[in-house]
Amino acid sequence: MLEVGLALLRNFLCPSTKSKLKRLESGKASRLAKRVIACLDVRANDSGDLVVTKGDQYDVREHTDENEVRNLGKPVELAGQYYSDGADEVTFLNITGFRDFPLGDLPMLQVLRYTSENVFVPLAVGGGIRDFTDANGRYYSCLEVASEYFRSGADKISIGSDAVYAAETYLKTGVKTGQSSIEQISTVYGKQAVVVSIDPRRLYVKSPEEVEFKTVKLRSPGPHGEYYVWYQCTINGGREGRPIGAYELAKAVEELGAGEILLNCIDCDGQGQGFDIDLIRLITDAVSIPVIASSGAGAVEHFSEVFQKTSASAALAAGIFHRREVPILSVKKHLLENGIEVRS
Ligand code: 1PR
Repeated sequence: MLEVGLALLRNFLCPSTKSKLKRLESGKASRLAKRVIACLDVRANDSGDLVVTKGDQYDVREHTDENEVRNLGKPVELAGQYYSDGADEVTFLNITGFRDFPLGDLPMLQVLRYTSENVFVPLAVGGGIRDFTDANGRYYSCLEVASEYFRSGADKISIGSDAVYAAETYLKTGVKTGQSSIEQISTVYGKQAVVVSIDPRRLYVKSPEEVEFKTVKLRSPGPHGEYYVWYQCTINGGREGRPIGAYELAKAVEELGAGEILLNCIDCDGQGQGFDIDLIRLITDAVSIPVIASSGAGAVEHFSEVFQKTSASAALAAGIFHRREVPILSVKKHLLENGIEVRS
């Protein structure tokens, strides 16, 4: 600091020292710090209370006779906890949003309102962002749904199923109609406010010619000796596979105006075995918008691995934070020890 100040003074008194000043200014280019995100999958349990839940490969029910929804805590409390633990962002996913109209889901809006009173990092919320006609025939546009989320405290909204339909239509027609949820919301609120959440699952093939979607060569053969895998996009919480790959979807939604991608992987979700590095590389290489790596974090080393092996901008985890297995601060400490810049 003192050196820079003296150089400035010298430059003022004696302009010939300008080149020296230039050298002082040209330090190491700064990089964006990597973000650590806590994700809360939220849904009503069987008694109608909104709870944070977490599944294994998207199955959020206990395997007991009662088969109840796993309850890992209260959304507002947990979000507050993660904020004080050092989360750089908090994401709420209303995981039954595809079938329950979110504006009818007032508790979810309340959760956002209460959370935003005490949580001062970006809040993202997803689930059910699409056009909708209610039982009385009243039509709500996706923009109205998103606006309600923003008014309730969200900084970003995340679109899952509807983004898949939008990408399919765009790839078929090559036309940007301006009518898709991605286009409408990013036009009004800006790209930075629109995240597309992808829920891909692995489908193994013997050769890339078997499918029209981008495949990845496997390092070890698949379950039936296959050498390639493609990542099929799903909708409605993984219930339905669609004829589009994660690679094709990512490129299409970037063109439509998405500002960020939340990249899940159904196979890795809740497994604690690490992120799907091949998938994350496939998508980070395909787009220039930030990609959040998600699904599979089980230890601090998984976070350093994903940042060292891919250019993901952020890593998101759910289960390890909810079960208090790994605190967010230990993740950040580990990243710093490994030379990976994080926000303090
Ligand atoms: O399709 O626009 O209504 O959005 C629904 C949203 O809900 C999507 O973003 C979709 O990912 C999410 N969702 C739907 N069903 C489930 C489910 O689990 N049954 N959750 C679900 C997806 C995945 C991650 C999870 C990570 C990290 N959750 O968000 O938090 O996999 O988990 P881990 O660290 O424990 O491995 P729409």
